[in-house]
Amino acid sequence: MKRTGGPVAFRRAALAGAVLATALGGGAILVACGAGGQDGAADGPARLTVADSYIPLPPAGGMAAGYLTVRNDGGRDELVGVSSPGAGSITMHRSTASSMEQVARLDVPAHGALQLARGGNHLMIMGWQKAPALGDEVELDLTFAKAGTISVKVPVKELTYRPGQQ
Ligand SMILES: [Cu+2]
Repeated sequence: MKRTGGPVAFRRAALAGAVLATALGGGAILVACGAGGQDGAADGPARLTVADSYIPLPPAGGMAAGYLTVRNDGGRDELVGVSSPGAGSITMHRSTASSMEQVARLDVPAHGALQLARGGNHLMIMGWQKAPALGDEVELDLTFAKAGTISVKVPVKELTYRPGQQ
């Protein structure tokens, strides 16, 4: 049984879940999403590359957002964790129409891309070892369910920065 129309189903589940769940109730949503993905022996190993990563300079070393694109030339995978030697806490957030919620995994579709971008899914980075400055590069260690951990150096950019292509 193949999972078709995955992203739509995923979003619907998330919205339904958001009505029922508090911010801390994200786990219930994730159980549903995870269950939907168990049938995917179909498409072989993920082949991932990370592009367009940046962190807008946070005020006074405070909470920062992180954005990047994970391209996938292979089978479906999931981003299941992000950490950094330079920050104590990095969480993954999904934005809905009116708010955002923390999630434990984000889908990386087969032959597609996971986009973390302004107004959508993003990382939230807290607990800096030292306040980041413009031009710094922050190591992020992205852990995927199938592909393992990929480390990237993410530049700190001005608050108004946007990547060239969109
Ligand atoms: Cu957030």
